Amino acid sequence: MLLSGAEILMECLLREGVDVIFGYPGGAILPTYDAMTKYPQIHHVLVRHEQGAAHMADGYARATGKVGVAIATSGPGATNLVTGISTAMMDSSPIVCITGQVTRGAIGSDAFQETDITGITLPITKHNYLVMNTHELPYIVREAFYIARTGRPGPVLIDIPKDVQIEKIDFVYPEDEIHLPGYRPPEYADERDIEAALDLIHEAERPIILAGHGILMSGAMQQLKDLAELAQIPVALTLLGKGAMPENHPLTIGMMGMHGEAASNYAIQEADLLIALGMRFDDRVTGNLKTYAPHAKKIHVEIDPSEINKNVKVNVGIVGDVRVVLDQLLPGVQRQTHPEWLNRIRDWQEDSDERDIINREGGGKLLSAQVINDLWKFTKGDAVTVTDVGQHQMIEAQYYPHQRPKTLITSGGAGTMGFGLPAAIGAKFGRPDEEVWAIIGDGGFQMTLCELATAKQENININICIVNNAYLGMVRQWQEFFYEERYQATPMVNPDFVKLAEAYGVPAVRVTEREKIEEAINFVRSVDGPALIEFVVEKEEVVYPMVPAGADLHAMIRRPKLGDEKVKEQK
Ligand SMILES: Cc1ncc(C[n+]2csc(CCOP(=O)(O)OP(=O)(O)O)c2C)c(N)n1
Repeated sequence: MLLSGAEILMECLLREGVDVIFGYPGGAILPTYDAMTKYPQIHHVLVRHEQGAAHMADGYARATGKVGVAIATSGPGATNLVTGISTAMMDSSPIVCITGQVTRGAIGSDAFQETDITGITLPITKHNYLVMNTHELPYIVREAFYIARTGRPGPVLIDIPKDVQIEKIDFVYPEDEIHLPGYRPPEYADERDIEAALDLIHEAERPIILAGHGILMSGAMQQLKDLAELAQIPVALTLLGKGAMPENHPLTIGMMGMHGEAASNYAIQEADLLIALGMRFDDRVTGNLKTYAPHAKKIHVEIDPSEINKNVKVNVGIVGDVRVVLDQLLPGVQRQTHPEWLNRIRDWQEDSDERDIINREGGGKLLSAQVINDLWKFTKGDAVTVTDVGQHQMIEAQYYPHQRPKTLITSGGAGTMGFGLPAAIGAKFGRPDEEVWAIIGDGGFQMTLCELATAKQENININICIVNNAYLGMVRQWQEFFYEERYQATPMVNPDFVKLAEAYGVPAVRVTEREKIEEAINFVRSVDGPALIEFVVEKEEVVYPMVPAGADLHAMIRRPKLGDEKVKEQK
């Protein structure tokens, strides 16, 4: 069959099961846009900025476990993808980005809209390609999807010169198995490592499981629960691991790290065994490495061998898919109990004033924790929430417990402001039957708010919740704690978010009192299409607890007792 490179690309996307692509056209990718007209099975979503396309593909991928696809033109179109690609890389999210490139003969001549996007994205992609031979295109597309979704998933970029998109060649889809020299995603663990891990588990008196994103990506939720229940081991979660274990399970002790539960952090510091599953000991999770989990032996199960012994030296490193490894491990695990250890953790949990913020008076002002807690209550804790980055993100993690996997989508490793709105759009495309809430700060919203137009054009049914504290809140918090309250470049003079949404044709409502939260939630839920609530909250809230960057994990700044906390005057 004689097909153009652009048509071959579309044929290959179809065979990969792609049904939606997020993108923005331009000269160097136009042949592919033209070919799209022959492939109505693949829905193209016109974004308003290419960063949005990458985040939408990422949100789609995280919500579905499938590969998300973004497409852009050369030069500025391609470079606008960069933040989204690095966000996906840091959180191991499988996306394929397709960019147009100037014609092969013009490469290297500083042609109009030429940029070396494979050079630029080399360190932030799992792999990338510049297609110089049209005959290689189908192989490259297959490889790209294979690399993106296997092993430790991640972003792959395919840069396609315009004349490759135009050139017609005889197309035969390559059906043979993919063999990539030097790329062999690990699967089964070495039995000796399994034995060594079992010995440590059976010896331990104060074990704790640290469950990360890998549990969700490999689908090891049942295995995790089985291990925890069988050996009565408490489970702490990373931010991206939320949903790996139901948060109402008695053995789930909650998030760890900088804004984690105090009990989880204390437990890590007193444990005699860490069982780290599909997580990477990020500095936001460990605090000071020199004093991290000082009494604990460590088992680390990871699909990416380069993560083992990278930040934390371990006694047993197991390379493999965490679901497969747990299947190997579980038959050997003896039934155990650790009543004293679990009681000690229970004591830490009870000796905490964190949660009562939900019921504290805000001096007439709305508090973010109350907004998120009420959202959890009125959505019965069952929504898919997609956050942006900042205080509201951490408050979501603390006050919206998740019972199901893949119901929290958030930029963890990169901490990319501007992620929330586009990622929520992508997530809703992936899971149209779920109720999707984007939870976003007033700062981050303004980074990608143009995607309101995309949401409107697609009439995508997402609920957007702006937590407006009129500050770059998380940075203000650091300034309050560590820069003697010098609020340099953090107060925000904001637009009228309700009018702004309405200008985009998005129904919106503003809430300033707690009593109005339920009504507002019901209002946006009743809208068929995007709708927005602006919550005007206390300006100078603080997220507790907090481990200062680089401090010991147990050296948390805790919430002051009731009466000691000043609710500050509005400025
Ligand atoms: C693209 C980007 N720029 C800067 C930062 C640094 N940063 C982290 S949190 C934050 C403040 C976020 O403010 P806002 O969106 O209003 O959310 P809040 O913290 O108030 O909930 C900033 C500036 C970032 N994470 N991402």
